[in-house]
Amino acid sequence: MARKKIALIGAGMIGGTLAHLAAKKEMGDIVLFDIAEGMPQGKALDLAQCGPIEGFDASIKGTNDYADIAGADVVIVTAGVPRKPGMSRDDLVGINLKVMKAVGEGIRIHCPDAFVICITNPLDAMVWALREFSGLPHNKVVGMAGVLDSARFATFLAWEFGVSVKDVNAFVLGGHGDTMVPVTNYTTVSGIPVDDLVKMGKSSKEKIDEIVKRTRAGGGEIVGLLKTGSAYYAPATSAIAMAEAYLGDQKRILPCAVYVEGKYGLDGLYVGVPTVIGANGAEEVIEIDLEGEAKQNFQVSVDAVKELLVACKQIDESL
Ligand code: TXD
Repeated sequence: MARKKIALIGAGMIGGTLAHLAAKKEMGDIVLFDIAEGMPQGKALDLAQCGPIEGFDASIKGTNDYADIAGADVVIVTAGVPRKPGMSRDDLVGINLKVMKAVGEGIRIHCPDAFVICITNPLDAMVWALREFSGLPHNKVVGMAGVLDSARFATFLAWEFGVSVKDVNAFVLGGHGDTMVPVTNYTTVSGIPVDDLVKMGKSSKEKIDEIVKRTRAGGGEIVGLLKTGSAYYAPATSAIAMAEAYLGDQKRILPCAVYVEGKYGLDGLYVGVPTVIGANGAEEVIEIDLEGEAKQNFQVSVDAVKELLVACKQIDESL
């Protein structure tokens, strides 16, 4: 069987980490694309030289030419400009929309059968734009945010309860941004809902509220500390999990930014919901019952995504 081909568009901090992880896991041959000349080639050479030490077989090619992504099975897009301290994800919209146009066209021409995972911020708007510009079916273009946001939530909860992160199954819905919705009654530690653990006295409502707040601001906390960019290890790890679910037809239920039509009262919007990922890409959106605060928060999140899309569509007309 021929090796799979993974194209990484954007060879920056996340792109380089993605290449390293994909090579270590021998997911396939890797093409690292960037507009910066020399940089993807340099990173590819450096990474290839990990091969003899790690013992992986993967070709890693750095390029500035879209023709090299031809026939890719998976494309992971991080191209664009990351947040600087004090900048919101939405400030990035104008710059990154233009980038999505170029990337979308590259995918449409060279690998229209690929499964595309968008990471570039502002995520829910950029995944919409990438789908528009690439012309791929909606089930083949998804956004990575929920896996990362859930991992952040799970990390903080594991610290709070003093348990292994392996036993925490965290659930986050909505847009990627300050309006994301960590849902505590669907978040469990070995099957026990967090709300029940609070009732048992293992934590307090105040502490869980603090953790929800910290999760929502999880990206900004790291931007503030790094000062020169945004998080990259956990974002890359999250996208790799999504790519593996697709390549291995794993039917994992992962929170992804997917096109939701007819569920959650939506009539066609990219937003973060639990999604079955398998060989057909985003195969099914799982609709859960939202009540009370979670329902209201989800609506706020949906409205924020819609607002961002209006801005995007206005800019798009002038591109
Ligand atoms: O949860 C999530 N979705 C995210 C998103 C979590 C963390 C970071 N998130 C966003 O990912 C972040 O706000 C950025 O929009 C992307 C990429 O973050 P990264 O940290 O990898 O940014 P870098 O290091 O600046 O890399 C971006 C690369 C850089 O090398 C540029 O030269 C390149 O993108 N770039 C392009 N490549 C190809 N084509 C075009 N047009 C282009 N423009 C810039």
